Amino acid sequence: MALRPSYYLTTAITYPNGEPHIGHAYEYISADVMARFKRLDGFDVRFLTGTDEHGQKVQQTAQREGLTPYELATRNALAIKRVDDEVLGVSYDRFIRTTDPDHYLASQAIWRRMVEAGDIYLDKYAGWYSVRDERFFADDETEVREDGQRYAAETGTPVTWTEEESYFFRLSAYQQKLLDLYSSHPEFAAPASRFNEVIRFVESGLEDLSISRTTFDWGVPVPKELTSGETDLDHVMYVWVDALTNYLTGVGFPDTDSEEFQRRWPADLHIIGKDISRFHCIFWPAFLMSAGLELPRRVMIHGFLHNAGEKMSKSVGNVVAPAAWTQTYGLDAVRFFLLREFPYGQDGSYTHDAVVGRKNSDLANNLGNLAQRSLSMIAKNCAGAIPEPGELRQADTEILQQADSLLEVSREAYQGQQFHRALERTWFALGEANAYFADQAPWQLKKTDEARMRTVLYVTAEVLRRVALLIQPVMPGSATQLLDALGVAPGGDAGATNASNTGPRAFAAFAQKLAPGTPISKPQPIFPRHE
Ligand code: ME8
Repeated sequence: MALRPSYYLTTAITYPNGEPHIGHAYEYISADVMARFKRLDGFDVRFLTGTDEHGQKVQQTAQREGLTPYELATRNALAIKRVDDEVLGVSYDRFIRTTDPDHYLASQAIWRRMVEAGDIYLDKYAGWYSVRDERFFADDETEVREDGQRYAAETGTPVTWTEEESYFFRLSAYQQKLLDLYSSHPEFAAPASRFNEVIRFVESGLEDLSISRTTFDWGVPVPKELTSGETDLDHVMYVWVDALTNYLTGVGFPDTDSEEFQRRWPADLHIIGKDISRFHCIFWPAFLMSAGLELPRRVMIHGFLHNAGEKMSKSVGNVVAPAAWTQTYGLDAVRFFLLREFPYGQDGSYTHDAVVGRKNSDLANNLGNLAQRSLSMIAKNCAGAIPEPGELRQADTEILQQADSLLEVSREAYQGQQFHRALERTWFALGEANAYFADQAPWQLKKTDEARMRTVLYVTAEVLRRVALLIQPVMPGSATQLLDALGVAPGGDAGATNASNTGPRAFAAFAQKLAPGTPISKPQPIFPRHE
């Protein structure tokens, strides 16, 4: 059997200096939806997520809490993993921690390659550093505010003056190579507005980057044998050097000859938030070019999630824990809301009313009611089995074609991570299906033309089957329930029944049809209203 094509995607790795909030959940869920879509569409997916445990930020939080950095990181990494596993249903393949032993080896190996390329040299760093952003700032990127403190102008975080011996990466040597990458691969990063910001930044000139620290020690050590004796100090890697390298560790680097690495690298997709686009679109490809490794195919930059238009912050007290939401609205409604409400790539905002609105109108009314009404009629009037359709009329073929086109529409939308577009088009088709059901009025046909009633119910069930297949990545639980109710067997063999069989159905099933005579299960409300 031919090997299924590989698809390797990643999320950013979270700093484990606190509990994850709904903004982090937004990223995990969107990556999960992408991973599930690709799996159902026949790809052999590898999905990496995890925690970014080194650096001053984690070290300082640990100090405040009276823990070692590793103790703090472990406690919070487990909390994040629990949210993935138990709250959000994230189907990752590996939860990487940058304190994992294989990650130290990978980080030291990429460092060695950059040394061998002649891109690393020793100097002294003098400038501003924001611990909260784990990022260096030039003088003109900072400002003194009313309180007399100095802040990074772009991110608004406090900066402190830092002067220390440091290794530098010759980022300046990569300006033209990066610009060439951007022009030859316009799909390298998206959305265009954020990609353009990156391009303009690179065009304005790049300075070499400080990539090691000597004034604290919570990081991956730079091996002494790679420092050719010119320093007596102990250097640890700048946290972003090791953090970005996690994407390589996750597929077996430094063993570049391994089957895993050969098959998986380069990554197909890095999903990240808008605050870290420079690290992923500038530093990361430059490191990889220096190390002689292939570049990721795409960086998708999502926007930020705000609470009723306001930035979430601990001091404002408007930070939402993922579990609070899933308990209130249900996991699938939360997943649906986050991907449907605003375009992926743009900032978005949530309010209780907005989530309830989506849940009640899109899920309970448009999808839930149609499923409930048609399945109840089939249960009652067709002996509880998918009816035999008669000859199809124009209205029937039109709605079936609409539903049919959704697979290609969704594929194209997912290719560019335009999740909202796939859902928008699916719900447009559902709107048409509701209109069809109302126009055809099978409850009246029951009295006048039972054969026609059976055709209408068959067509409606068939539209629902296609919709249910395609919404599995977004709402795995409810979509499975709906497919179970329709008697669609796992693995895509629509028609065969086995009540105990339940689970994901591959998109290969799209081309099939419901088999008349297949028993349906007793209709249960799958998309309840929010009361
Ligand atoms: O940046 N809405 O970690 P992090 C949407 N360790 N996304 C948000 C968000 C919000 N309100 N707040 C944060 C780091 N994010 C680094 C990454 S990758 C090699 C290293 C996103 O814990 C943020 O943009 O600060 C990032 O993609 C992810 O959550 C982790 O953020």
